[in-house]
Amino acid sequence: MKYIINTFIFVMFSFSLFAEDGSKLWLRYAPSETVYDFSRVTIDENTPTLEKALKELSIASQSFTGKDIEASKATDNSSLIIGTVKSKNIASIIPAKDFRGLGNDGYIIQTINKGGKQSTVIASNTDIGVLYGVFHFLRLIQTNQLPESVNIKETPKYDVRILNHWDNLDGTIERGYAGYSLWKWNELPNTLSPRYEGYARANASVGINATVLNNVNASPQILSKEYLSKVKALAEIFRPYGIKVYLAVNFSSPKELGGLPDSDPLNKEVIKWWNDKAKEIYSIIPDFGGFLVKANSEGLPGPQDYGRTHADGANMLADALKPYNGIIMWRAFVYNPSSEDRAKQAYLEFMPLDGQFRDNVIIQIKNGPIDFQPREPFSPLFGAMQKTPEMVEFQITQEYLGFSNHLAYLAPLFKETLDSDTYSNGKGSTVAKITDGTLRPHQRTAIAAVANIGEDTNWCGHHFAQSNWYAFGRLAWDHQLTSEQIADEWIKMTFSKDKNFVNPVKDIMLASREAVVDYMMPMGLHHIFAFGHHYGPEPWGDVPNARPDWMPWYYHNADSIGLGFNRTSTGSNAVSQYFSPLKEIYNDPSRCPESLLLWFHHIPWNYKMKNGRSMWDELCYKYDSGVQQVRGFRKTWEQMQPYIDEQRFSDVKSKLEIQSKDAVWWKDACLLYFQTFSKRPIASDIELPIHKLDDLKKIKLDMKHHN
Ligand code: GCW
Repeated sequence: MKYIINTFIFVMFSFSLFAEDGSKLWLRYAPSETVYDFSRVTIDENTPTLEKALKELSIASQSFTGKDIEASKATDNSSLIIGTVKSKNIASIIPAKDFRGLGNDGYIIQTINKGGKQSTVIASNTDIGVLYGVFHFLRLIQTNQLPESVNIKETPKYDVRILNHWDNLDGTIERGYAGYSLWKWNELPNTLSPRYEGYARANASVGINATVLNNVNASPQILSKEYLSKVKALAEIFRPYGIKVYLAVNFSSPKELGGLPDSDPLNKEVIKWWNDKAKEIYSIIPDFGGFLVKANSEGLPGPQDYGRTHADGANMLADALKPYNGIIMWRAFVYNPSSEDRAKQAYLEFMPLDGQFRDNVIIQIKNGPIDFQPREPFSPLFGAMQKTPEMVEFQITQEYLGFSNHLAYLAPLFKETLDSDTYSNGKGSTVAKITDGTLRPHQRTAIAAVANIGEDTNWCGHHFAQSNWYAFGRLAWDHQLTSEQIADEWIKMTFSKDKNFVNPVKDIMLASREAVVDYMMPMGLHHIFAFGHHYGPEPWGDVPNARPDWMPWYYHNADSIGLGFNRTSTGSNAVSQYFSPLKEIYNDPSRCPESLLLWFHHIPWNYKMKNGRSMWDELCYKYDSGVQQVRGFRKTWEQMQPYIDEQRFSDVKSKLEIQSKDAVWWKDACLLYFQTFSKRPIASDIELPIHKLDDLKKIKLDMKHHN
């Protein structure tokens, strides 16, 4: 019997050592031969957040070396001293002036020598800052970046670093590809899944400090007493991790939930309803963050239903939250089926309102003017609204980039937008500098992204999709980090530090987004995916009686002459919404970046590209290059087997097989379809299509969605 038990324990032990299902994300704290000993911790304060910091150190220390930490109040003999500006120990080591400029979230990590003994200090103005410092310290250890002597001072670039969950109250997730929602609304507030804390911890580890729990296509029910008590339960779990809860609200809530005759923002009863609701929310959740609003967009209600403006609507809500320091994130994602180019509409609607918003309103703008395509130019609204705080909304969930089947590392996409120069305040007015307060100080700066998290064991569906959650957090903290640095950190913590693994995998990640652009929508093509679910190609798409601005032909404009959307001064003139010299650059096909050529121009099939090829040939080569790159990723991945666990190796392997097939599908569909207009042969030295256009047109995936 004893023997059997021992064997059983042994099997369990080895299973837990070697089975890797991705549930630990980048917080695996893999055992390591060379680990800085931080087991003797000094701490003379006690808050729930500092307890989490200690817990994290304990988990990490045990995992690295098998040894738990010992915490004590005295500094003697300690290897790590942590605390806030209020701590006596910290005050005796770090002068008060060093805390200036750290804000709420910043931290110091410093090596000190006391009586010939070296220790590390992690200090901050607040306990949350200490927690961030601890996570950073552990990151440095795990990525072999902790030098003999450290002296680090970090502060985040944005105040609010927020995830937007498009989670519905019935447990489904709009555009979610990692299973059902993490939030078990029907179990809350009584049953609390352990994943709630896991979620908060993972976010805190990358500096994310806010979350919108529910879909922007919001149900009024979220503001009911019943749901607010569920929200409160989540907020309490998140609080020690520094995460504030926000809610997406339906503009018609006073009518739908409150039973008022309308939801007109100038109606006194409506104003009172929102004021009362704000009071109720803050009495339950005192640190509630605020509201996110999608109004008069894709059929949702809004102030325009009553002849009012976005400013009227946003200000009414802003006034309701103002006494409690809450903010309104008002989305600029608006467009209607009209004769005006969709790419221009948000700008046309919001520019006249510049200067009319309350100071606790931030306009939340998607990175591009259309909708999270694999590549878009930045939205011309960035920088244009000179008197209104603006924030970027990215999409981490891969609605248009192959769901959770395709490996697409998105840091390069995020950075492309953040680093784009808008020229709004002269050269160097990047989207990052406009939104982070550098060029325009705002009361509060923010950055958002639509989450890719669900209840799948590995949280994100694809193991590599975790890197996009990670990258968003890291860039929201510091948008000057490079995509490469972030990938490097993530790979080392998530998989392995072996350079034979790190380097090739990093190459895959860094090339992956451009590969997706190449096999889906190269050269500025956009919105040519399948109707409804948005998975796979459908450049021919034409649904009878559907809105033209949801149809691929509206965007690609293929005809016998050429391809692309003429947004120049001879076309929709969307270029005019950009500052000089960008508008002139985009207006001129010879100066427009070729990566955006078909976004701004209708280009003849025989147009000569910079490399001498015709536009048609270049299109063929681009699609082919996308396919070849994914084939390369597969080959490289095959070599990675010795370095990581079997489960994650084979999970990624099978996803790459799907991606590789999908890439061919995209290439064949787009080239064969566009060929019906170009009437030119497919470039002879690329892989020829293996499908027939008619067969591809018959593919109908069984996935439901509204547009
Ligand atoms: O990208 C589109 C999506 C919709 C989404 C909308 C939005 C939440 O297809 O599913 O709705 O954008 O951002 O509001």
